[in-house]
Amino acid sequence: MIADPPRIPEPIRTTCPYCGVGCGVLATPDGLGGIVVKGDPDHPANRGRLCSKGSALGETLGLHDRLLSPRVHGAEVSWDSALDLVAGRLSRVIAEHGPDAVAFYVSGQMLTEDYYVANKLMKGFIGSANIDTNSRLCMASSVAGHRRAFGTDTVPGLYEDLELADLVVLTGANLAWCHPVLYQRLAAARSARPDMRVVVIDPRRTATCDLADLHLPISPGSDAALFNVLLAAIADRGALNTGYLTQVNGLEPALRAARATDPGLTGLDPGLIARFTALWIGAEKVVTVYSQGINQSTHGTDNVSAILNCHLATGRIGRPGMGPFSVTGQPNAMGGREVGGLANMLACHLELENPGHRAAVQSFWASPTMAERPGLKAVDMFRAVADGRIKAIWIIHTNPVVSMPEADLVAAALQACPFVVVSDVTDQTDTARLAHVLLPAQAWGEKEGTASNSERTISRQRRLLPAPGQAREDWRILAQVATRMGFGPAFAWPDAAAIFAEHAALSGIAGGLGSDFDISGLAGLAAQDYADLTPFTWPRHARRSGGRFFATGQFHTPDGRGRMIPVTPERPEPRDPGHPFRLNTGRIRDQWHTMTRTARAPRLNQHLAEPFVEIHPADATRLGIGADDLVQVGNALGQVILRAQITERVQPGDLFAPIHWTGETASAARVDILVPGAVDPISGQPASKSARVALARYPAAWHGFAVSARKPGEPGGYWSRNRTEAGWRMELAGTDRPEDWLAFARDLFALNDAQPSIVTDARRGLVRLAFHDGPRLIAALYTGPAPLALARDFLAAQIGQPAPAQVLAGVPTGDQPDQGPILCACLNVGLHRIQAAIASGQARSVAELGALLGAGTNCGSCRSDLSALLGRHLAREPA
Ligand SMILES: Nc1nc2c(c(=O)[nH]1)N[C@H]1C(S)=C(S)[C@@H](COP(=O)(O)OP(=O)(O)OC[C@H]3O[C@@H](n4cnc5c(=O)[nH]c(N)nc54)[C@H](O)[C@@H]3O)O[C@H]1N2
Ligand SMILES: Nc1nc2c(c(=O)[nH]1)N[C@H]1C(S)=C(S)[C@@H](COP(=O)(O)OP(=O)(O)OC[C@H]3O[C@@H](n4cnc5c(=O)[nH]c(N)nc54)[C@H](O)[C@@H]3O)O[C@H]1N2
Ligand code: SF4
Ligand SMILES: [Mo]
Repeated sequence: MIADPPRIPEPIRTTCPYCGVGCGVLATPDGLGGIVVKGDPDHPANRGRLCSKGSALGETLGLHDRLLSPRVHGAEVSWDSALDLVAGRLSRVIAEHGPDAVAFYVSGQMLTEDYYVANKLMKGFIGSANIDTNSRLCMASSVAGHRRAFGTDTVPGLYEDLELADLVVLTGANLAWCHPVLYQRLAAARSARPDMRVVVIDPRRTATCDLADLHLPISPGSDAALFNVLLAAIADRGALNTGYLTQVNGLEPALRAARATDPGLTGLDPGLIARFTALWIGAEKVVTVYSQGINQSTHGTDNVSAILNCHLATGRIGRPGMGPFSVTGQPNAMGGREVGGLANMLACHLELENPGHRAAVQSFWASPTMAERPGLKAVDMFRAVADGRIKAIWIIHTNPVVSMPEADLVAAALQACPFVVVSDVTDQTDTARLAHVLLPAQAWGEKEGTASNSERTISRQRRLLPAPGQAREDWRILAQVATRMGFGPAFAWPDAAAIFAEHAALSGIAGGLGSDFDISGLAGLAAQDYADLTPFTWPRHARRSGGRFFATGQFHTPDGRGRMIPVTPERPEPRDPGHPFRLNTGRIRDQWHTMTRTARAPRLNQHLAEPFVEIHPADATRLGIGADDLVQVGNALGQVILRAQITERVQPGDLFAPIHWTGETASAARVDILVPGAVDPISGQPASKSARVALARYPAAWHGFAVSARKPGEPGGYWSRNRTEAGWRMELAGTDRPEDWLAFARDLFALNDAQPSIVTDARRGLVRLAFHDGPRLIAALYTGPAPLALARDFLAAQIGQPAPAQVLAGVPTGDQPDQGPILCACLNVGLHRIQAAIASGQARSVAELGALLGAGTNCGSCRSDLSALLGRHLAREPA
């Protein structure tokens, strides 16, 4: 008898849940509860490519740390009692204090269907607009800038414009790390067309600069001045597009403001500015890409307007290879804007303050009470929680105790709030810890829905695995609360498909009112068609499908014309001698925000394992800060402790720290506790990139490193910890040296009576302890008076192994070479192997390194690091 051949499961097409590039993913269930992930070759965003985070999706799906049942004050309860409690409390607060006493704080990572339901409930049924989203911290200035210029929040271009352009300008955007697949598309286009030019504008020298012909290390906050100088030069060189300008109002005042701008504000060498303006004016096909370096500012909206002005003045918009391009951060930042996620918008790009728009939505929803005034924007919302105006808040799919400015004040506000509900996939977050009610949400891969990427392409996320425990879809939880509040008929969808169809139908009404967002071509979509939906770019209705906007004008303003806006750049604040440094903040390649998902994949923890701050060598020398020292960064709002990275990537007086570390992953590394709540007056977006801080060396009396099979505890002093393949690793330090290292270690590892092997070197002040279970290593602690030089990856890999005696030496034996820090996270290739291959002459190019070691051949995110290593080696070689 011949056995049936094993069934090969079909891959399921879905979409990556991380950045706004919105890559298509082919996920194949492995039959063991996991999935195997590949890039979808048919998805228009990525055509098969994935970055390191997308490639590691399969490793993030384990159920450790998952929230699997509803909880009230920490105790498990049934869904019925949790939902009754939430609906009852919200209704009571509304009855006693009015609808504005409740608030929802939601996220650009929710699926469109979830987001639509949250908005419908708050704006159309509770009758308040106190719903805002973390997109306020992210895209609000772009939204406001688009609406000022175009009348609607429209991203005019497509990704292929970056490939078709002759010049791509990237400002305030570290594309190599934050939109890696779009960066790869750009890099590929540039190597195919060597005439193409790339300019990067960033106060920091980022990984993206590796692709740049020109890097402008601009003074922080001065982009509006630079683009004003460009606008004046466009006019002076006769590059205004007078034909197109018949479609645009406001040239004269914008030009006057531009001519009045002092180029010195940019801090740039005049020669560099001249090269930039010459390149920009000389290339008709120019795309200006921008992101958080532009948006996150007290004048973010003006920054955006200054960029849009240059494209409007030259008519370089909406045609192949041309246009301003605001890249969205979160996977569904664009979708959130479509459903009206911001406190001043309605669904389908309609405006809350426009009575005609309001009436149309109200009649479509058959809603009893529509919000009439914009609600509180994120920073004001948490202030209203703090001062008691808001008495109940529901936080969904975001972690504001880490990501909001004034993060400690946000924590205090939630602590003081009478009723806090959090929907999350884990209870291990700084925000979830402050919830009265915790609701378990289904995660990526467990639910159905859609998301819209930076180029307006709507793609399906599909269920790959059964939902674990009692987790439910975010939209369903919202609808079940709405039903219990008495709004049942309006929230009675059987599935996500029905919500999508309703949203599409409403977009047709919006289209009739002049909205750009019209997908009414899908209004009657049946469940099966939704199941089969392939990626498409909006708009999609009877008259139009996909494509670019504004090539021939036709703006969504009352007179149909675009608007240039006069921008008067802010003068920089004088330096504050008590807080002489400017703290710039942002992202690293392999982590996603507050790390609740990416840090579950050990290989993503290897690229940059510890919270750090970049410091210019001149500042470090002046303050006596050495390589690998710990430093304190602080101001009146608080203080964090980070590892010094001394580098010329930052300018003197500037610091850069990543935003990813939380109270879960480090003792004191939530950088947003230092960011004041100063916002752009138009968009309400906080200035997250320019906190004023002081810097000093952390006076550590001892340093430590630990590896452990189980999650180590949280001792006093400094620590940061992350997951490894075999367990955990941890960095430690403190100002007071513990008297009794054995007691300290037992406490740290919760190994009360265990007897370790101990090595001490009294002369050098070193103490090392290793705990075994039988022959296997279960924990080890290394301590000394200075930062420790150890083979960290080697030690982390010894957990669970019959560890060699050398484990206490902290270095590997001959047959277990130490890889060094991992550069290529996808193929797990470490620095030492790469250096050896280069030094031996076996690899003389990035391609040869790939052929030899595999490094850089999957997602490509590390290729810039590889070429830097090669460059350094070749520079040393005799000619
Ligand atoms: N790996 C990874 N990728 C991500 C994310 C992630 O968490 N991890 N998050 C996603 C999200 S939500 C977002 S919003 C995007 C953000 O994507 P980006 O905006 O590209 O990322 P950031 O690192 O926040 O900031 C970009 C750059 O702005 C620079 N900058 C600071 N001040 C100024 C200034 O005054 N002028 C100029 N020109 N530049 C300045 C910073 O030095 C930094 O290099 O990334 C998305 N992609
Ligand atoms: N200083 C500084 N601060 C910043 C920024 C900066 O550049 N500098 N950037 C800002 C920007 S642009 C952004 S976008 C924000 C991001 O900041 P946040 O949105 O706060 O960060 P995340 O870690 O993405 O939070 C998402 C939360 O949702 C949970 N989650 C995951 N999947 C699901 C799900 O399916 N359902 C539900 N209900 N929950 C889920 C995760 O576990 C996590 O707790 O940070 C902002 N803060
Ligand atoms: S670039 Fe990376 S993180 Fe962004 S969507 Fe694509 S695979 Fe996901
Ligand atoms: Mo973002």
